[in-house]
Amino acid sequence: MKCLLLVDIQNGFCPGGHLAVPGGDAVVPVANRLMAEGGYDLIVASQDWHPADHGSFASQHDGAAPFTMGTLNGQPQMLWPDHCVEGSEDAALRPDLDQTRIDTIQRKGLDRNVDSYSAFRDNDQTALTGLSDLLLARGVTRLDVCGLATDYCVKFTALDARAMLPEAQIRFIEDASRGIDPEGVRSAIKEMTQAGIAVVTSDTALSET
Ligand code: VGL
Ligand code: ZN
Repeated sequence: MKCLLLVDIQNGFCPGGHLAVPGGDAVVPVANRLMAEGGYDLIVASQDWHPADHGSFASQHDGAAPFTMGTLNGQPQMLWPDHCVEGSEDAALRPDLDQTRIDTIQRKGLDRNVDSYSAFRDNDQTALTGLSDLLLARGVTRLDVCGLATDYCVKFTALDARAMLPEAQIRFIEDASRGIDPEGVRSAIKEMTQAGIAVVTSDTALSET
């Protein structure tokens, strides 16, 4: 039972978005090809979905600049530009992503007091989104993870998948993903590899369906 998990392929993380990832829009055609040709039994898309006063936004911290460290609920927190506010154009999935093939959308980041990079649980690792229950119930044997951004939401999603789905093979599809910071991408790939996640290209993923 094979599942594709598309992480945060939203306007906000593509050029023109409020937290644009360099080349973020380039993942869309690769994701579309994976969906069309990958033979997946289940396709899930995660969606960063924040209230307008989310505590990860620099705008909620007096005098703080985006891309600096602050705290949220006593924990270190990267402060971001306002992004992916619930119901906004910025939060919408990219219009060129073939949404007709998506079975389930998993929203995350709804609680203003904690960020949620992972599609599986909040950053403080308490509240679950419910996605692990879905994937366990469906008996997923292989999960392919890709999207935006490699060094944040994709990495934490893939690492949680590795931890929460012990029976499944987890693969990170590199050319269907883009990151915020090149150094962060390098260390994310190293962390994922060390955790036992396979790093593959979409060509390889499609040839090993
Ligand atoms: C993300 C920072 C803040 C992501 C989401 O999707 O990688 N990064 N919110
Ligand atoms: Zn966010």
